[in-house]
Amino acid sequence: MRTLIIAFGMMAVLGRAVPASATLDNTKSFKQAYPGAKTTGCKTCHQGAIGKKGDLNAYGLALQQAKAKTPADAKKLTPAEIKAVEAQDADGDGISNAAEVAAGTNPGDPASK
Ligand SMILES: [Ca+2]
Repeated sequence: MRTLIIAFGMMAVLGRAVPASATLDNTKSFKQAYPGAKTTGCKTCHQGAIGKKGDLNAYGLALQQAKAKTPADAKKLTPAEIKAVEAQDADGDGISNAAEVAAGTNPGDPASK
C-alpha cells in the first residue's frame, strides 16, 4: 500500500513538472544552438521554474517575437531563430543575450548578469 501511495505521489509530481511540448522542443533547440550552455533551465525563457504558457520572461518574449517572423512551425523555435536574438539585450541589463548564455547567466533576468 505504501509503495502504491508513493507511486501515485510521484505521478502527481511528474505530471505537474512536465512542461508543454513546445517548451520541451524549444529547450532541445536551445541546447542545439548553444551546446554545453549552462543556461538551460525553464527560467531561461520563463518567469517560473516550471515553464508554462503565458509566463515568458524578457528573453522568452524576444524569442517569441523572432518566431513570429518565421511562422513555418507555429510554436517550435529552430536553433537559428534562437541565435537570431543573440545580439539583443532582452532584459536590458547591458549584456547581450549571447554573452549571458556564454557566461551562464540568465538573459531574461536583469538581476542575473
Ligand atoms: Ca542581458
